Amino acid sequence: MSGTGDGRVERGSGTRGIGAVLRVADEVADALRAGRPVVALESTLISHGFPYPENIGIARDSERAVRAAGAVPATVAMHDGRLLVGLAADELETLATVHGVAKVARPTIAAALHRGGWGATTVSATMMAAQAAGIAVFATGGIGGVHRGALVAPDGGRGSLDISADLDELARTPVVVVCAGPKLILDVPLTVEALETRGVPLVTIGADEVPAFWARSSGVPSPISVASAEEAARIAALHLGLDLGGGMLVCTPVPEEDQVPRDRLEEVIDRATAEAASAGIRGADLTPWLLARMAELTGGATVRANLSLIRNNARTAGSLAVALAEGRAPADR
Ligand code: PSU
Ligand code: MN
Repeated sequence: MSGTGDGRVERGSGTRGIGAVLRVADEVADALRAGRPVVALESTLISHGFPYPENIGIARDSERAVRAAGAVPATVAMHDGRLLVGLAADELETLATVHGVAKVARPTIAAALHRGGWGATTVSATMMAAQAAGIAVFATGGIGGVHRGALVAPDGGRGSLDISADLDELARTPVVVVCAGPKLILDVPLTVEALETRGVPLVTIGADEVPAFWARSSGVPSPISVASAEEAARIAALHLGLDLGGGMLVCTPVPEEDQVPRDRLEEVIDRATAEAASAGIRGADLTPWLLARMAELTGGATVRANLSLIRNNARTAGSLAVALAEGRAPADR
């Protein structure tokens, strides 16, 4: 990998693979070359997760939180046929304000490159870009998973089979993803089972239960629990060192003071889910629609929790990346 001095980095042969469409910012490329810790950040939460100006605020806060922990942030997005790893301040601002940003996941990455314009990367596409750039740690808000009603519809009929591409990506791409658990709009027990089936370690920091995004607990026991980001980093180093091919999910609960009580959330989720079904909202539109509706139905409480947990995840991912980089022998760098 070598920098070209204009913010681009060439990798590999340059004609095939994700490396052929990657543009890595100079600061990120320099850090990676020197073996310094880097944290990738996704961008769908910027384009589809919050309105302006909350979205640009949280994008900047996340980058600051990663820096405060001692790592270099690399926000990932797509623009005019390139996957950008590390955005300049004006690019971040454009992504947060421009209309018609595509939501890019593994199944839509080629079509989005073809279309041109701006695209925001979900967990799956961000993991792909991170791995191609050589970034081991990535922070998001909450991962996607098995939607409620995926197996059986509420009326007992056939389910939607709506299962986020995030889960299969975690099974195949060796990147450590830090989140506040599966979004509670999902079926959390089935999402945890689906991760186990796919061989993805689920490690929760500082709690025995898998956190539920806006709430600190889901009622589902965490398969693995550790005390700190440093301990999670040691397991991550072992997992990645085994070359199993897949990633690892690290969950950290939303800060106590910003969580929304789970029983209050459950009432509203039932209503939002039923409304989405009768309005025919499905596919990639469903998650953003439900997040926006939950914000309305809770008078903004879910937004406050979401902003808080994203900052917390970025900080945790920074500490994890620092510990991972310190644990690596210089010869491995
Ligand atoms: N975390 C948030 N807000 C979000 C997301 C994560 O706090 O909007 C995004 C991520 O990009 C994740 C996506 O990959 O939601 C899941 O979308 P879907 O359920 O359509 O796979
Ligand atoms: Mn889906």
